[in-house]
Amino acid sequence: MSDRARKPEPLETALSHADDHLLVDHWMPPQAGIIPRVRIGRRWISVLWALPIGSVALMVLIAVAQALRELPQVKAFIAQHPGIAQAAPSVDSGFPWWLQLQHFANMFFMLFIIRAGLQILADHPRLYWRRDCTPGTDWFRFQRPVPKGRIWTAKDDSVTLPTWLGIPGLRHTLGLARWWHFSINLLWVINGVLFYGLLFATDQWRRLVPLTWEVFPAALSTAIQYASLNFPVDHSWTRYNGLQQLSYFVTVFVAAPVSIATGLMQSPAIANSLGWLGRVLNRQAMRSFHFISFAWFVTFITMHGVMVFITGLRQNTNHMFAGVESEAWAGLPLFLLAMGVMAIAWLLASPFTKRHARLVQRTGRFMIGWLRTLATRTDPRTQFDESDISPFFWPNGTMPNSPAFGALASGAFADYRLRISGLIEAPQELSLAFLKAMTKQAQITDHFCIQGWSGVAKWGGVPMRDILDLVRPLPEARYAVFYSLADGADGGRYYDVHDLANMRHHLTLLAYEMNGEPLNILHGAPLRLRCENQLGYKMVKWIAAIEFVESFAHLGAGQGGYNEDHEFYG
Ligand SMILES: Nc1nc2c(c(=O)[nH]1)N[C@H]1C(S)=C(S)[C@@H](COP(=O)(O)O)O[C@H]1N2
Ligand SMILES: [Mo]
Repeated sequence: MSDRARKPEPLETALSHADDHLLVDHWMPPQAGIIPRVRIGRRWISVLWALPIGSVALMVLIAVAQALRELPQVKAFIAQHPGIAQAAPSVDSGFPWWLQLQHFANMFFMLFIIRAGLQILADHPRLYWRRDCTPGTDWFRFQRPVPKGRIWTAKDDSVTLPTWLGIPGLRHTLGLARWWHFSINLLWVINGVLFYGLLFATDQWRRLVPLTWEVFPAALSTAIQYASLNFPVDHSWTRYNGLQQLSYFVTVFVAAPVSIATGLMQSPAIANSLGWLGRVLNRQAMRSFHFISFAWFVTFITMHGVMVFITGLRQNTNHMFAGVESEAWAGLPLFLLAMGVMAIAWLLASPFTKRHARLVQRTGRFMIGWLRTLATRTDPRTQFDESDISPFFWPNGTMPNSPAFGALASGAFADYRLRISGLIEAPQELSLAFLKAMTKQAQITDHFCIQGWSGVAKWGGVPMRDILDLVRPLPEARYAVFYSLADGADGGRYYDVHDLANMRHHLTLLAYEMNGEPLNILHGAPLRLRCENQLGYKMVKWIAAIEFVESFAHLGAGQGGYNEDHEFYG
């Protein structure tokens, strides 16, 4: 190895260390969102309207149901379909211990999943159906309209959630929230798979799976009975009534799988390698469905909780927390204990996450890092047509503001040199003209920002694999470090690390063109990275230098990138 190759990239010293705690007064200043709104046509309606409308609707519903029950036909209908489908098989094993345990685990995991999920949503507090995220095309938001006539980045758009609601509740903390969301998701999925297995290994599935069409009239009958406030007789020990069966079935066998699938489809590595399927099931539609299934869960949990209380608290808690069918008060103390554990976990989650941010990141990486590694083994190949190019592409990140950058930009980057150094045979300093003279590749791809927005653009530039051929990495080179000309939000130079396998993907590009025009400064001129199985933050803009290294532990805070160091991403 030559001495020149061993010399560290000078920008290594421009990297900053980062704290292992989340320092609240160093963090992005808070920004309040607004009451969530839903767009109907051109009007934005506050979800608070659901309260008066819902209350009135509930009263009308009760009055109508009570009136209905006076009718002889309805009486006959209810007599014929008292609530439980006659043909439904019954469960003989009551509520076994594993079911009680899994029910608690599920409830406990859901607490973290929901809160962390909301935190992630608050980083781009808008939902769309179309892939392009053009302002004004959102159908749901808890943020004001996108300001016009100024640069408004996706980070500017993020809002603060209360610490009791989000985890950890500060603005733009989705890095940490994602560790919670994904790690606990893994536990939740394991719990769910065991649950499915045990359901069908025993007779417990009979309570949940409707086997006869009679479930529909039975559900209608139970709905009328509940709504009239004259509840049907409960036989949960052996069989659920039609309404219970349908709602539990949808929750367990529809909402849960939909949540998992729509969650996975938001990953660039997965979606960009699925070809036409990834194109049809676009990321924003997946986000929207993910949110709708979340809304189902919240509605279910609320109704379920209310019903536990009002349809016989003693019996219900005896079933699910003590596994007995008796007059004793066996289940209630255990139920209260479970609620206490939940309350403590609820209170501790945000303060713990702030204090031990790096630990949360490390634990998360340990738990689900393998899944990410697996996902980035995929070959991103989904490409789009010119007609798919988004009319709007959110800008993001911290702009370069140094005089040196200003000087380069005012000279149209004629003096710009891309430095390539480290563990390579042939270090380089390449001008933009040289890069443009190399073989050019164009690709139309979907960009996935970690915050949640996406956008399709056509990128033109030099394939990274040609750069690799030019510089010839040494066998010990494992990673490529991209240094920016711009600093990150918290000071210190922006950088990111990629493994070499990713650099050889045919869609990994040093882009100098966007949508057929020279890349503008907002989007990363003179040069930005495109790496289509990664999230946006890995694609360094305003690239200053590339260094090939064996390990990145000595760079910055050693986490493999600016956002990994400072915002606990991964
Ligand atoms: N130097 C630098 N590069 C950066 C960022 C940044 O803050 N600084 N932000 C990243 C993030 S989070 C995203 S989503 C993309 C955004 O690229 P765009 O502005 O072209 O949309 O750039 C990435 N590259
Ligand atoms: Mo991003």
